Order: sequence, then C-alpha cells, then structure tokens
Amino acid sequence: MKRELIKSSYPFGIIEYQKYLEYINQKGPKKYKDMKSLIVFIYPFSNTLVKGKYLPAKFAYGKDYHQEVKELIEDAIKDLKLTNYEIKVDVSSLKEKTCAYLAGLGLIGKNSLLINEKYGSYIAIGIVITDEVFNEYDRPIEGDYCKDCNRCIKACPNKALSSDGLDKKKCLSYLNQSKSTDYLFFDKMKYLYGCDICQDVCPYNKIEDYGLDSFLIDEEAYLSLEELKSMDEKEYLEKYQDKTFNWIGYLPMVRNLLVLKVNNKDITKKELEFFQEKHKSEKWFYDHIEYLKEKLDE
Ligand code: B12
Ligand code: SF4
Ligand code: SF4
Repeated sequence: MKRELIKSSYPFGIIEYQKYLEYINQKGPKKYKDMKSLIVFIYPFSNTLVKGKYLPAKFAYGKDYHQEVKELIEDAIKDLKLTNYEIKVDVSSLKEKTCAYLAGLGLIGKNSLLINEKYGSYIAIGIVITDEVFNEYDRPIEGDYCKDCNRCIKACPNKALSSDGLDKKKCLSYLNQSKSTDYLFFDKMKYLYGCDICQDVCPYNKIEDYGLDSFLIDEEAYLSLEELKSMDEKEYLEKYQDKTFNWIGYLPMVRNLLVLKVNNKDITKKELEFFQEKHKSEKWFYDHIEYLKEKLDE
C-alpha cells in the first residue's frame, strides 16, 4: 500500500505494529493478531490561553477531540480503501505517545507528553490500526528537546512530575476527571477540567496558534453555577454531548466548579450547602463539600 494515498494537512507517520509491540515488550490483544501497521496522526489544539477563572484546559475548549479526530482521520485515509481497520483516539490499549514517538512525530518531554517540533505539545493523537502493509515506514527522531530545562517540573503545583515521569495520583488532570477524595490536591486547581500548567510554561508551546477551528473556544466551554443548579445528569449529557468533558458526567463537573469557586473565594456557604443537600446521597461529593465549607471559613 502506498502512503502517498494518505491526505492530511498535519503530520502523520506509519510504523509496523509488530515493531511497536516489540518496543513496549507486549504481545498485544488477540483481536489485533492480523494487524500489520499503525498510522499515527497528530492534530493541533489551540495554545492560546483564554482569560477566565472557570475555563477547562485547552484540549476541551472546542468540540470533543475524540469525535473530531476520528472524522479527520476517516477523511485522510479514504483513498486507502482499507477493509480491516480501527480508528483509535485516546480510548484504547495503544500507548499513543509511544506510537507517535516511534512514528517520528516528536519526542517525549519531561512533562510526559509528546512534543512535536512545529506544533509543540498541544496536540491530539489519533491512530489507525490496520492489516495493510505499507511501502515505507517511519523511524523515531533522535534527540532531547528538554535538555537542562525543568520548567514543567518546577511549575506543577502538586509535584506530580519528576525525573521518574508522572505520578497520576497527584496530577490535577487525573483528579478532576475522577471522584477522588484527595481534597488537599484540589486546592491547587486552576482549570475547570484537565490541567495545562506544565504545558503553559513549556518553551515549545510558545508558538503561533495552529489550533483547528473546531478546537477553538466556544460558548459551551463556559459553565455557570446558576445553570448547573437546575440541571440534572440527563440534561448535562445532552447539552455537552459534543464536549470533551461530557464523559465525566454532571456531578464531577459541579464539584470542579465548586472547588474553583472556593479556591477563588467566589462563593457563599449557602450555595455550597444547596449542592450538598441536592446530592447528599453521593458520599464522595458530600464529603468534598464538607471540606470546601471548612476551607471557605479559613
Ligand atoms: C490515562 C491517560 C491520562 C491520565 C494518566 C496519564 C499517565 N501517564 O498516567 C491523566 C488523566 C493524568 C492524563 C492527563 C493528561 N492527558 Co492523557 N491520556 C491518558 C491515556 C488514555 C493513556 C496514557 C497512559 O497512561 N498510557 C500508558 C503509559 C504506560 O504509556 P504512554 O502513555 O505511552 O507513556 C509511556 C511513554 O511516555 C514512555 N516514555 C517516557 N519517557 C519516554 C521517553 C522516550 C524517548 C520514549 C520513547 C518513551 C518514553 O514511558 C511511558 C510509560 O511506558 C492517553 C491515550 C492513550 N491511549 O495513550 C492520553 C493522552 C496521553 N493524554 C493526552 C492529553 C492531552 C492529556 C492532558 C494534556 C490533558 C489535560 N490538558 O489535562 C493531561 C496531561 C498530563 C501530563 N502532564 O501528562 C494526550 C497526549 C498528547 C501529547 N501531546 O502527548 C493523549 C495521547 C490522548 C490523545 N489521544 O491525544 N492522561
Ligand atoms: S497536568 Fe497539571 S497537575 Fe498534572 S503534571 Fe501537569 S501541571 Fe502537574
Ligand atoms: S517545560 Fe522544559 S523540561 Fe518541560 S517538557 Fe518543556 S522543554 Fe521539556
């Protein structure tokens, strides 16, 4: 199969599936036993920090990147006329950063993310796994983008980054996408969903904004407490069906907004109690609000 048939305005690379498995020292799932190649694509998010105290990280500014990237890849590979393939974006057993590295799309930085020379680290990765064999495969690039720089390690408010990589239990992006009860770590939260602190300080992201139009901020990235007051899970899922933060559901998102409001001392105890009473059967939520009430008194 000829790689020239792939049409993408953004970088992509192709690797042999077997070589990837050897690199990560794993066998791979049975369902992929006939697969031969991985085509790895990257697409840029916006890197412009929009002012606002209650906004998600940039990967969640615009349309849900899982849906968008899948559509873009479907279009990029249509001339290949693949018969046996799957498009994977985020939700897969493939180690996407490692795939992108092996495909020559960049190097992994101390912030634990893939950094592309032109587009920086504000990028989404999407992968096609297929049984097709290609006329040419890519190789990783050599080098070290970070060298003596430690900006991301120093900037991480919860010390989640170190020379050993990322400790996800301390990472705000992990915490605010889960029902974690490590309340203390939430005190340092700056983004409503996800976290960009270690990318904001990275010199490789101080570039022009290449973000796809569909990833630019839209009005649904602005959540209001008033609106959340009257919403339920069903309405939340419906309204935000095209947003990246849809999957975490209503209550974790309410928790995130309340945490930020308390961090900014921008809420009353009465408002906290309203949500606590409304969702008192959810213990993880109830207890977190109890913590936030105490914090507000400090
Ligand atoms: C689980 C997950 C998370 C978790 C936990 C991450 C973790 N590392 O434990 C949490 C919720 C914290 C998270 C956060 C974020 N995530 Co995330 N996440 C994933 C997911 C689903 C799996 C990652 C994982 O744990 N893989 C297993 C590990 C073992 O493999 P790995 O990821 O390839 O990591 C290996 C390499 O980094 C390698 N490695 C380390 N150093 C070096 C050096 C070299 C030279 C090489 C070759 C390898 C190497 O060692 C690691 C371990 O084997 C991937 C999608 C996917 N399926 O891969 C997205 C993904 C990694 N996330 C992504 C994004 C955008 C984010 C956030 C930026 C979102 C945000 N703004 O909040 C943050 C960034 C936090 C950070 N500083 O890393 C993007 C990364 C894009 C990029 N530029 O790299 C991915 C690829 C999703 C996508 N399709 O675009 N994420
Ligand atoms: S995403 Fe935030 S909390 Fe996680 S490592 Fe980066 S700066 Fe630290
Ligand atoms: S901030 Fe510095 S150390 Fe961290 S990923 Fe960027 S270049 Fe590497």
